[in-house]
Amino acid sequence: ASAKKLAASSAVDEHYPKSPPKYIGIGSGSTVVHVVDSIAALDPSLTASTKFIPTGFQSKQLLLRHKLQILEIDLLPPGESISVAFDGADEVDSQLNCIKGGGACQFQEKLVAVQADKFIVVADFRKISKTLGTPTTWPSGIPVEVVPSSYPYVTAKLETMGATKVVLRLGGTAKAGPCVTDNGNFVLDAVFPTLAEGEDVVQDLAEAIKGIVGVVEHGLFYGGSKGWKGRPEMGYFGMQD
Ligand code: DER
Repeated sequence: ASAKKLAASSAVDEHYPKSPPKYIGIGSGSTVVHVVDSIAALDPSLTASTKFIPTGFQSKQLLLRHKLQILEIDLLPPGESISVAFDGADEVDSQLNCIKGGGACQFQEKLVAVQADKFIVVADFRKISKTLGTPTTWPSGIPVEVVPSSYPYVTAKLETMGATKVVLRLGGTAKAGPCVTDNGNFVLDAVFPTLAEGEDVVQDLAEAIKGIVGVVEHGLFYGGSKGWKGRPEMGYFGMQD
């Protein structure tokens, strides 16, 4: 937790705006807990007038616990953008391509990220991987959120696209049957043997997955010049080994 905590506090020190922002995005997962702790510890003049936009139930509860003002993403006024969205990741390569979705919130996270001027991914050294999606570093592959009735069809399509393993994410001991996202959908975890470094490969795969009927969103967030919003400002904080 200390690596996460240190990465989170340095990300907030570096990227939380120096004058009070109107909107800040808050992602999901355990590292983001430390991000919100750091934000809550800032001078109140920097947070009191800010509306924080959650990316799911856990993110919302986190903000409520710190008594920070919440705004649902669909209430962001037209033409407004989020100054900075802070989030975690499950894997990051050297070009800031990420696999996200370990918490099954990747749709809301991407919806907030694409409306942010800056997207800061906070990930400790354990998330750095040379090649995204290799089964050794990421046992369950790329999380793909799908409309429940489409999961058999999407599974087959992912396999024809080269996925060597596609698993319907189950609720585990907490729930009989599949994990259901905040949006009422299922998650397929698709292992693609090797996503060579480089945004073209990642981008091509991301676009191919998104093109399958039934796919709502996937956990490939690619940065670099051709990033999913063509913005290179994906920051990355991690502790070197
Ligand atoms: O689902 C996600 O992408 C989350 O950001 C999450 O998986 C990040 O992982 P963490 O809990 O190790 O921060």
